[in-house]
Amino acid sequence: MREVSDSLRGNLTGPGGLILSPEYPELYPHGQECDWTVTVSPDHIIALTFIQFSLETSYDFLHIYDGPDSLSPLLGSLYGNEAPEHIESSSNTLFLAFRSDASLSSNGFVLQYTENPRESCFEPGQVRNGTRHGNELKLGTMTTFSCDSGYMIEGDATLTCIMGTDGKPNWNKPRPTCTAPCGGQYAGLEGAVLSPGYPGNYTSGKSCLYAVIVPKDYVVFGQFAFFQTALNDVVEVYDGATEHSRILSSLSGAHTGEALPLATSHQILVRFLSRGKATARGFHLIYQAVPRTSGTQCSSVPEPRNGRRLGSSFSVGAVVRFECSPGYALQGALAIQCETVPNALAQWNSTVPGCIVPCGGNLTQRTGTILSPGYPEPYLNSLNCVWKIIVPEGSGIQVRPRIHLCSF
Ligand SMILES: [Ca+2]
Repeated sequence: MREVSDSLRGNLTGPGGLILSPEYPELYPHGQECDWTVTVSPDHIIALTFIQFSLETSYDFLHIYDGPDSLSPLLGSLYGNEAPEHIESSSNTLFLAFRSDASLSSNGFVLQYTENPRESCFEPGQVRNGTRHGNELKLGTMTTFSCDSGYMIEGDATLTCIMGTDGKPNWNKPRPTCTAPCGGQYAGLEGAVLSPGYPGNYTSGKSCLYAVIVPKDYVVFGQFAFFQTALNDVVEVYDGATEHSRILSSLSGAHTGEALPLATSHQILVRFLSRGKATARGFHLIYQAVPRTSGTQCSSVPEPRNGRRLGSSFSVGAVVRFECSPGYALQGALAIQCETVPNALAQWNSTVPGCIVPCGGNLTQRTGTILSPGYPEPYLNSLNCVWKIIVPEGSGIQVRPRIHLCSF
């Protein structure tokens, strides 16, 4: 069992620290009388920041005095949930007195104190999804904020510590924020594209276009570091500048970690549509410029329809083979190879073949499938196809139609 003293006294010295209500983050006990004296280096003042503050309204309180004891001038008398962002002392000591009565409690408080040179601004804090550059707080100094890749800064990036109208130094502007926008232009050798409001949930009814342009000698490679959309919401990626370009990928649902096929050009267009009522976190696409000159890569090769691709290396020298599903035949090259082209891009030595249903042919395997031309699409009129089935002598031939049943 832990003993709870009804009267706590704390002497805090040193350049900074935290002051917590008793038993924080639990509810503070009833009947508390806690006093703190904060003392920092001579010639400095104390900046007190309120990180969390919640007391019972009207009955429990925190009094803050501008000096070593409760006879010093009262700087703040705080009840309920009302607390300023900061309080600043005029000397190097502060006295804090917390009292709770016999009933009703709350979560209490977390206060941070720092020693500041006289004539300096408050610690401006950090921004979410961004970085602060510069730690100087003195009058006349500047501090600058920048956002992580994919985020846009809202507000002014640079704050200056100036003398306020109240005779105290203060930052001349509010701290900026970093937010993920709905669409925009993205350039450079690498970067990030984020769904609006990321990492928070996007809102429904959004239509966002993101244009990614890397230097001309490169192509765009992209991968979703995170991907989660609601059922009716879709992310489409186009291999070019417009929605009329070839589609690289169309995704909905959960696809974290999925890579996009390599683009053939130096720009891609990402379109995000949120249509349903449900929302999700959205996506975090990382893009990278991949050199497309010799010694590197050919364009990515998709799986053929009604068949599959064997081999997934698209670099110079790599050979990719193709195989069709039963009943289909390859039309075009069986295999293609990525080759260097002097002073140009690496290229495949042939075009990607297709898998088609042949009209007729000689079948010599022991078992096989015969599909009508164009299957599963309707066949064309006026076709006359002949299949010759040859099996070893002495064997019979059995034809078994495979019927696709539908249930409604
Ligand atoms: Ca109370």
